[in-house]
Amino acid sequence: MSHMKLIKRILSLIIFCLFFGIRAESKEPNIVYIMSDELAYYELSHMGNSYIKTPRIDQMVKEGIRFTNAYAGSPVCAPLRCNLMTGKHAGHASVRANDGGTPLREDEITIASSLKAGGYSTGGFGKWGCGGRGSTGVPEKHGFDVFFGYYDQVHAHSFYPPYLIKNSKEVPLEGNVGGRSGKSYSHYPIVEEGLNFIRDNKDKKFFAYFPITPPHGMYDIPENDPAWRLYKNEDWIKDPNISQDIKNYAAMVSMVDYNVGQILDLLKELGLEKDTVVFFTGDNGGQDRFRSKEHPRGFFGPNVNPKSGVEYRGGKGNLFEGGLKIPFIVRWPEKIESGITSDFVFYQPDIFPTLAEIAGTECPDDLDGMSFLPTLLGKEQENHEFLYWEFGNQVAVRVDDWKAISNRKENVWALYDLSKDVSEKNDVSEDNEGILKKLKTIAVREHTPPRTGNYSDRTLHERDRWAKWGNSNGQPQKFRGKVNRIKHKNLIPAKKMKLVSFSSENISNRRLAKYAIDGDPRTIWHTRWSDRAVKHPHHLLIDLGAKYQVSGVRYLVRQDGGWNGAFADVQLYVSDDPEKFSSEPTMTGKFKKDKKSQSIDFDESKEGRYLKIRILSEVNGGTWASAAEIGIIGILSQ
Ligand SMILES: [Ca+2]
Ligand SMILES: [Ca+2]
Repeated sequence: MSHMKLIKRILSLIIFCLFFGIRAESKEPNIVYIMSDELAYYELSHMGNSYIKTPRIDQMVKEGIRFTNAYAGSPVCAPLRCNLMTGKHAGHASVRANDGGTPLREDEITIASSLKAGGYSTGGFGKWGCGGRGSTGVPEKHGFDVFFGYYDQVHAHSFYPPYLIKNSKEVPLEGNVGGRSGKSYSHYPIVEEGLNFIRDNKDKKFFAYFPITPPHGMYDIPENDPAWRLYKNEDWIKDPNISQDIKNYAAMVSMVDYNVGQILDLLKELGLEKDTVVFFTGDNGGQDRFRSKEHPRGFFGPNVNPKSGVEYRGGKGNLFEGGLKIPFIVRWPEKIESGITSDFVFYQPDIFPTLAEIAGTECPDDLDGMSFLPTLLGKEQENHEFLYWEFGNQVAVRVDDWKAISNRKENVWALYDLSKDVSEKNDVSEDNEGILKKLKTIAVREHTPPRTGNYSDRTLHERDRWAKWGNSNGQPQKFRGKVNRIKHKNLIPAKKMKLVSFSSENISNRRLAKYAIDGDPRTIWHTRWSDRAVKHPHHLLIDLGAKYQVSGVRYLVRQDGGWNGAFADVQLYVSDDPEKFSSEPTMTGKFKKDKKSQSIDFDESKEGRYLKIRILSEVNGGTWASAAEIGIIGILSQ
């Protein structure tokens, strides 16, 4: 080998080593994104909450950056998951309804599809909410190698469903029939699957998305969960006057804290601490749960600063600060300075471009979000020109410290100066017409009609929603509290009556039409609201089993807390032929907002075997009809 050749060889070897050396050095980091469902801004112990204990998250705050102005993209579960995954704000997002069934479109690019294209292994563990089984929105069509947990939000209400879902396939959970108790607590296998995903991908780069469901209700946690250890010396936990749901809620938050610890410990064990950016956050703003006279803003004060007493107005479901403010913490050792707080204003649509920049992957040009990686790294950061929200008829815009908020129905705008008025108490629109005008212009410009995905078949999606209560042939959903009953000596027995037809029923939560006449005030009929709501007029057609002299109708509204569907105006028809009813009703009447049995008595009795009840309006002006029981008063014809 000539001298020159040898030098060339050595040089190329050096270049080769440098190249691979640099590549190894500059491997993009792993990303872990933990999002707790419903966990509120002030429900963490480092924020001063005096009940809830979150030692691992508090430690994470000391090791990373905490944000004081992180916002949800929408104030409820499904829409915000779409904002997060697609980088679109609520005026451009495909999923805007919170019905749990609206899917992403097939053509939508998500964080996961971007990262996957960039060579990441992608896993999701928890609640998806951007499209049920059989739809264009399922996670495995949107970049996830694996997604394990719940696709549908109603399914996710139970921690004891008969099965979970992995890439659209059912994974049975032993000993469960839905509802609030069972043998397999669903959250454990979900977290376990996520930890295993991290282990399996330790030598690759990975994106582990943990949209975990606690502390969202139902408020169930096993008695032997390690989280309880933190509370064993707490007097309030022993107080029999405090409900178990409240205690469970605190323990569920601490369980989330424990999970954060498990993930961080695993990263350390695998030597991945410095190579992994870990996000911890909530999903929407806090709900004032467990309200009482003593705790008017909820037992844990999710929207009340425990140190200063300053409140955020509103909560989950609306666009005041209470509905949108979320906890947000990021840890990335040696990259993010430890123990810092940032008041940078951002929202969930910014997560996609931020993660894409961290991962060095492509994201679409038309995103509403922008990367805040510079802030994470302590660099110069440009601010949002504006933030935009909408949900139902509500709309809000923030520019600098100005926030304008309106309801499209009333079209009355309020303007708040958040630099002085974080509680949004003082409407300053009159003194700042120019500013309000500017924000209103943004609101009009940013709203476009939603273009959703679709379903090829809804059967499995409906099955998943039913699974909250067990398998698809299970029992009706029953109200457990005290109930009123219909009493009358001439009440036609429920056993004799049969339903001939009805306008609609809501299958997903088993509010079936037959429950209006089953003689059980704990079961409910509700007209269809999931997937596509059906409007008035609603009706039930009842076969009385024989000819009666019908003299009146009794009505029992649903006996739980809700008034949705309580009848107002009704028309009653009696006939001998289920196909033929006179054009004029036998009787008309109006019911009130009253949980007791209500009556409409006929001026004179009318003979017939069939009774049709037509419902024209609802006590709250809504579009539904519901009933715990309908009773019919009559004497058997001779
Ligand atoms: Ca939520
Ligand atoms: Ca009933």
